[in-house]
Amino acid sequence: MSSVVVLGAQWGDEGKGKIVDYLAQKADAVVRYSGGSNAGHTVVVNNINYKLRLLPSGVLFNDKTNVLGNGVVINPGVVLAEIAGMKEKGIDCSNLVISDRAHVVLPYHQRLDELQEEALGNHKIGTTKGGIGPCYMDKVARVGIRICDLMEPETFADKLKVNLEAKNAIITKIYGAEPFDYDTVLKEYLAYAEELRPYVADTGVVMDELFSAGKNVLFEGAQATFLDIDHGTYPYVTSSNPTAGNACTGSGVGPRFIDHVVGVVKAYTTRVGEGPFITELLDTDGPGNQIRETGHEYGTVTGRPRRCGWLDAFMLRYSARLNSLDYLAITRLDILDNMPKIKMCVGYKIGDEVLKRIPASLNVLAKVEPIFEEFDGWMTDISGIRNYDELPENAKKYLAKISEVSGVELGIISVGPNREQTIVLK
Ligand code: 2SA
Ligand code: GDP
Ligand code: MG
Repeated sequence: MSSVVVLGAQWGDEGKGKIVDYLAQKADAVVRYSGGSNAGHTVVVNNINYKLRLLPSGVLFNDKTNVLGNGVVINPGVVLAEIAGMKEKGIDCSNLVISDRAHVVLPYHQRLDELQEEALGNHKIGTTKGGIGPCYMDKVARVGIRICDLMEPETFADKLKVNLEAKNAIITKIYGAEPFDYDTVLKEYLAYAEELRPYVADTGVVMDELFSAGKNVLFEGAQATFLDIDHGTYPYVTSSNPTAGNACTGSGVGPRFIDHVVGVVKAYTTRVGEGPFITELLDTDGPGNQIRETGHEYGTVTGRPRRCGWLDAFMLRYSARLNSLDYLAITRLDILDNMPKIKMCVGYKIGDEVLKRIPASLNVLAKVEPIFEEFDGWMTDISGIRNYDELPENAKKYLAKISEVSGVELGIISVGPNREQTIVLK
């Protein structure tokens, strides 16, 4: 298996948690390299639903190293609550390591996220309001507070003072909202610091030790390719790089250590938040609604209804190129079991012009129409199937088309949320 990056090839919630958990059975370590508590990765083991936000999906195995890399932004309260929740379920998180270079999400980040969204009005991004964007803003502006700073009480106290003054000025003068009290935040975070201390390490060194010992390492992507700050549907994106290249930068390893990249693809498309969605179904009693209700397509953390649409296989081609995808893990095929007709977008057009690429300009993208192909559904329950050959012919035709249009081989087909509801082709 060696080292494998598992990432979302669409707009998130493809089932990365499920696929990482499945592949983690043969891995020694699971590494998060981007995003923060905005992620909601669901893993179902023995019919127990685990909703993970910051913890890597490998925590469900007590024997794997779980790394939160330097590219992740850490909300201490969230990660500590997750650890406590896991302990209650008998899951020991002692193999968790948190990068001393990761940035810390503070209460003013969360407040600014809310205030910025409110101020944007109709142009809002539709963020998870977890302070992720403002935290990455501080990182890039070089005023951020890192986990290593939090580990030094005096350094933290100084940096917090400077930051809080600047942020309180924005919060009060620009937004007319209530300021934060320095002593309250300081006390809260110094308490977190002591709880976090046992987990903090130079995770670049941990990665080096894993690779030197020939261990199998899984990189767990969060958010997805089209939410990437560089390659996604900007500005309707997250503030980090979920794409494969950042598995290296966000964890502190060189590109030669990556052996394979797996793109996780939902058998249809969903998106939460605002922004373009070429294959979106806007009906309230048609296939879009059927997908949302059959698939319980609501945000894992926020509970927001997800926008639903047909599979955009043209997007996947782009995703394959950006991430060097070796194979696809198609999830939630079972959600389409009762669809008499299924459509797939195999290309984009504007008027009569067939596009060769996805336009960067949102104005141009707004003129794009999907080129659909229609498939007959299989109208049968596939959730018990464990062997590719036993899938209905219509399901195989649909899957073959995904592979053809994306230009990527199929590796895994998932037919249910449980670990064992998995068909492996490679
Ligand atoms: P943010 O909060 O700054 O990262 O939001 C920016 C955009 O990124 C989208 N985003 C997500 N999209 C899907 N799923 C996400 N995780 C949770 C889940 C979300 C939830 O698994 O369901 O619980 O609602 C996630 N995180 C960020 C977001 O919708 C914005 O479009
Ligand atoms: P992630 O953010 O990519 O990890 O995905 P989420 O956990 O936010 O959403 C995916 C949802 O689909 C979760 O509830 C999973 O348990 C579930 N899931 C994953 N694979 C399958 C599958 O093949 N079939 C069904 N029915 N559910 C699945
Ligand atoms: Mg999710």
